[in-house]
Parts: sequence; C-alpha cells; structure tokens
Amino acid sequence: MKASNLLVECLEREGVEYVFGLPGEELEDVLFSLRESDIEFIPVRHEQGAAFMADVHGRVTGRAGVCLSTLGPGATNLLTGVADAHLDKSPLVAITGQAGLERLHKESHQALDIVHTYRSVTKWNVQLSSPEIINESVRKAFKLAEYEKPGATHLEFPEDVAAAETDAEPLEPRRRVRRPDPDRQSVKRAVELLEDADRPLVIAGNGAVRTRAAQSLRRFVSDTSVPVVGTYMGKGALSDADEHSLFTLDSGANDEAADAIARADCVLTVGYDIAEHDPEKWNPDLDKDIVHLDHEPAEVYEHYNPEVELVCDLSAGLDAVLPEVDVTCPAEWYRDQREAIVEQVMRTPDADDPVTVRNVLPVLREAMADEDVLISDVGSHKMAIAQNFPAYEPNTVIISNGLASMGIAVPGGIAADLALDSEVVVGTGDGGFLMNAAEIETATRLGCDYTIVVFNDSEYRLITEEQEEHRDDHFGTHLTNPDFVAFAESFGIDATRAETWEEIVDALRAGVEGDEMSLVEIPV
Ligand SMILES: Cc1ncc(C[n+]2csc(CCOP(=O)(O)OP(=O)(O)O)c2C)c(N)n1
Repeated sequence: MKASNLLVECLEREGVEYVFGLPGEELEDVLFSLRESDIEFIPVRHEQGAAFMADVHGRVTGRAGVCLSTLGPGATNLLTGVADAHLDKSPLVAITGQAGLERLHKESHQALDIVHTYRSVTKWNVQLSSPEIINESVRKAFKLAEYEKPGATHLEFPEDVAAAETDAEPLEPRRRVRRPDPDRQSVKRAVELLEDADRPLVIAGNGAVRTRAAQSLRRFVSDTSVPVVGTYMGKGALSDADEHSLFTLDSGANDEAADAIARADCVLTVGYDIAEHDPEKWNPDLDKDIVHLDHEPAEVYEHYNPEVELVCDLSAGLDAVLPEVDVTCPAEWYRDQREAIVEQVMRTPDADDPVTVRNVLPVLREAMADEDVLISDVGSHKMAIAQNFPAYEPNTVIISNGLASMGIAVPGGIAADLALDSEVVVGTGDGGFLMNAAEIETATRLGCDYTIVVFNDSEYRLITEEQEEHRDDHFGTHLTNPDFVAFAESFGIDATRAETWEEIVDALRAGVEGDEMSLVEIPV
C-alpha cells in the first residue's frame, strides 16, 4: 500500500476519530488516505486552532488528540497549541507535512527544520524518513503522548515518503501499562508526617484530575477530614460542595485559600505539576513538611523539597496511605476560611452590583448543571473563573495553566463539544476571543452547539492589572473591538449583548439550554 495509507491505518488502529488540520500541497496523499478511512478530517481556519482542539480533546478524553499541518508556515502556526499540550500535560500527536527528502539538504521553498523546532515542545519527535519506520513511530508517538505524564509528540511526514509503497503493517496498540504502587518505606514515612501534623492540607493538582484519582482522593478526605485546595487544573478533583474543599489557589476575597496553605504545617501534594504554580508562592519560608505524591519524582526546586516522595500511581498511593493513617483533622483550623470563600463565591449579585466577571460567575454556575463543562481562555477572567467558579466534578472546568496561552477557548469548545454529551460553555476575554474567533465557522460547519461568553472590557485587562499593581500606571493594553453581536451573527449564530442582570440571567440560561451555537457578549 501507499505509505500515507499505512500512516492512516496506524491512526485508525490507535482509535483516532478526528484529525484537526489545515491542508497544504505536501499533505495531498495523507488527505486522500484520510478520505478513505473511518477518521473524520476536520478542516480548520488556522493551524493554532487545530492544535488547541487536539489539546482539549486530550484533556477531556485522556486519549491523544491529533492535529495535522503542512510544512513551514503551517507547522509554525501549529506550534503554540502543541506547546500548550506539552506544558499542560495533555496527550497530543502532531503530524506535519514536509518537502520531499531530495530537497531538504538545501535552501528550499517553505522548508524549515521543524523536527528541531518542535523538539523543545514535545516529549519525543521524529521524521518519518522511510515507510518502514511508520508503524513503530506512530505507536511510539501515541504511547509516549498518553503515558504518565502525558504530553505532545510529533511526527514529520515528507511528501515523497508519503507517496512511497510499503508492505509494512500497523502495530497492535496494547494500552495496559501497569501503574506502579508506592514503596512501603515511603508510605510509612508519609503516614508519620501526616499523623504528626497539626494542620495537614492537600494540594490537588492537574494530575489528580488527569489520572482519574478523584475517587481515591474523595475517600481519603472523607475519612481523614484533611482540607483540600485545588490548583487551577486540579479543580473538581474534590467537589467544591464538599465541606473539606477550600476551592482553588487564591480563592476568597482575602485569599482565604492561600491563607489556609500559609498556616498548614504539612502539605500532601497530589499530582502537583510545578509548571502550574510556583511553590515559592505557598512555601516561601521552607517551613512545611511536604509529602509528594506523583507518578514522577519531584522537580529539584529550592521551595519544593519534599520530606518524602511517593512515586507511584496517585490512586494507588492514596489507597495505600489511607488504611495506615490515623488522622481526624479538626475542622476548626480551616472552617472560617471555607465559610468566607463560600459566602463570596456563592453570592448571587444584587440588582445594583456592578457587572464584573466575578459577579457574573454565580449566575453562570446556576445556569449550568454540575457535569456541564466550562472552558476558560487566559486573562483576568481566567483568574476569576479559577477562584470563583465552583467545580463539582473532575474535568468540568478546563483551564490552561501550564503554557497558559490565550486563544484556546473557542477552538477548545469544538473539541469538547464533539467528545462530550454534557453542555459546553466557553468563557473568554475579548483579546483571546478574537485570536481564534474564525473557528466559529468550523464550529457551525460541524453543527456544534456550545455557548461562547465574551467578557468584553476592550483591554488586555490582566496585563493592565499587573502593570497598575507594579507601577500605578499601564501602557499597551487598550483595544477597540468590532460589534461582537454583528460579528457573531455574520457566522449565522445566535448572539446577544447582555448588560443588565436580568438580560445576563436570561441570556446565559438560554445559551446553555439552547441547542444552537450562540454567543453572549457581556460588557464588564
Ligand atoms: C498567546 C498569549 N499572548 C500573550 C499572553 C499574555 N497575556 C496574558 S493574559 C493577557 C490579556 C488577556 O486579555 P483578554 O483576552 O481580553 O482577557 P482579560 O484579561 O481582559 O480578561 C495577555 C496579553 C498570553 N498568555 N498568551
């Protein structure tokens, strides 16, 4: 068969349902092989959108999302979303076309060294330099992308290799990789530290959600009463309705979650990815006993120097500690913090409250069911969503907090909408929205029905806020915008500008309940 057919058969064998991409001349054989397959090729409007779709597909399904671009400019456009998956530890396989091998040794139209360029944003990558290595390379790309800790991998496919003949066969994926148990000594030491602590606390990170450890975490918390603070990407590992939840890092009007961490004497981290949050912020004085529970050993970091490392599967680690540990953590030390956070987060706005992102969030929460999914873009609104939007189930608030790239939300909504039965809402600033707003066309073409909420402040507000904090001044952050309602309507979707609380309640409810793609603009 043609090598491009072999590549696509390998993808089918991996269970791939969608390839998000943008065509180019050098991809012709791959595209026609995809046409004959069971895989749906989804043409997008910008390669970055394709990579964010694959990234979010990986986040919500745990299986590698696949994105495809042509050589040169296609591959450089794709890179940001691939990097996002890399730092957010989301499984993704990127495939980029390339010129034929006969012209890669010299200066040549659109030819860049993409394998080299992608090396710093992937766990592993390779050029498919001959049809004979396709089957092993595809298997390896998926295995490494999906194996803890997951991330991005990349295959470069030169057009002459794609057109060559081969009689190689796809490899059979075997996904049953055994996940390791913790060693007895480490469990014993972790138990001692937790039992000796006066104010133990759990930080639940991205890994707690990603590795599906929520059930074990919930059991651990219910038996020990140890409180939990989630990272932005750990939201929902413990339900915020649980009396032991202290919500998310920096939650509460007076940073009550941070205050609880500051007073904790022993911190058990469960799947904490350092890329998400600098430990210097919560362990500035190096005075906490840290128990590190993760699939990988702790990063070497002055402010993160654990007393003990449980290097194992997260559920296995929690399940091993729980029967040994004799801890009933007194609620007195964190109850006030929880009450203050709940009061602020759950408070529905009064008629004369200003329309701010934080005030809108209880209304949005009310409109959405527990299992519905909110995808945040990046900016000031992301901080508000992370800190003020309660999550009740794992993976129901999707936030990029590793690379933290603007522009993820609108394309991310497409991937979530395709993969999930629950309702999907996207929350974005006006800045991040316009970065990838062209993907609304992709969404309507596919019949998606998610809701885009644009918090319009005509500025890159997070940067304004930071500059103001540092120097009482700001520069380079103000924008003008198109008429977002007319803009959205030009794509053929429903759109509303909601300014009063009554309009906001109605518009958000209608957006979530409706089965058409829609946009709600909220001036803030
Ligand atoms: C691709 C990218 N470029 C720049 C930044 C730096 N940055 C972080 S937040 C932000 C402002 C976002 O503005 P907007 O989308 O309007 O959201 P807001 O802060 O107003 O809520 C910028 C420029 C980034 N994170 N990602």
